[in-house]
Amino acid sequence: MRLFVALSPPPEALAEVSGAVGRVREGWPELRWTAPELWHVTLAFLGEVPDDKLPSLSVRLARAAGRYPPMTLAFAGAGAFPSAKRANVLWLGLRGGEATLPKLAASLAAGAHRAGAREPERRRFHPHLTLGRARTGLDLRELVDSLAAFDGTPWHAGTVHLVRSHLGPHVRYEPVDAWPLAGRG
Ligand code: 2AM
Repeated sequence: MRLFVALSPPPEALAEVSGAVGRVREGWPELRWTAPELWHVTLAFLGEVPDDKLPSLSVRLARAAGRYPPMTLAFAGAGAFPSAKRANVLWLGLRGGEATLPKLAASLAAGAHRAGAREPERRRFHPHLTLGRARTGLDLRELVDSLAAFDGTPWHAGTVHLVRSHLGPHVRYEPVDAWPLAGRG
């Protein structure tokens, strides 16, 4: 099954983002906007994992989550991958958790790999919320600029979720398991 590990921001935080995005969305029909009910912050993308690895995967992910403390995060700033001038992904950034999030993400990916998932990605972890995607690189400089001042209300991140993604015409995410961030920091 195709799996990823993510934070699920609370509905209030997502509603705030939705309000900000709603105001600019109409101007950019070339962008495939992600549905707010699918919004999440990916910590580790695991790709296809054989079903029989799930029990040991759960043990490893629970252990990794348990080593890091809960965090206060806020959506803030915007950007695009690989660049605003030729964007494939439009995102909102996060404020908070700078000391913890990259280590948590690396531990989850390493634990998953030990349980039989793919090698951890080598590129630098950049926490974000994907707002839209474009196959052809779009010039989104103006849009990124208009979202750059976004600075949302802080929210509590205390749980790590394992999610299964069902691809197809209607992408669906199915919660598989969840573990508390239980470290002392
Ligand atoms: P994204 O947030 O930047 O789009 C489920 O597909 C989640 O896993 C998405 O949020 C996606 O990141 C993330 N992800 C990371 N690497 C991926 C990859 N190689 N293929 C698909 N999704 C990936």
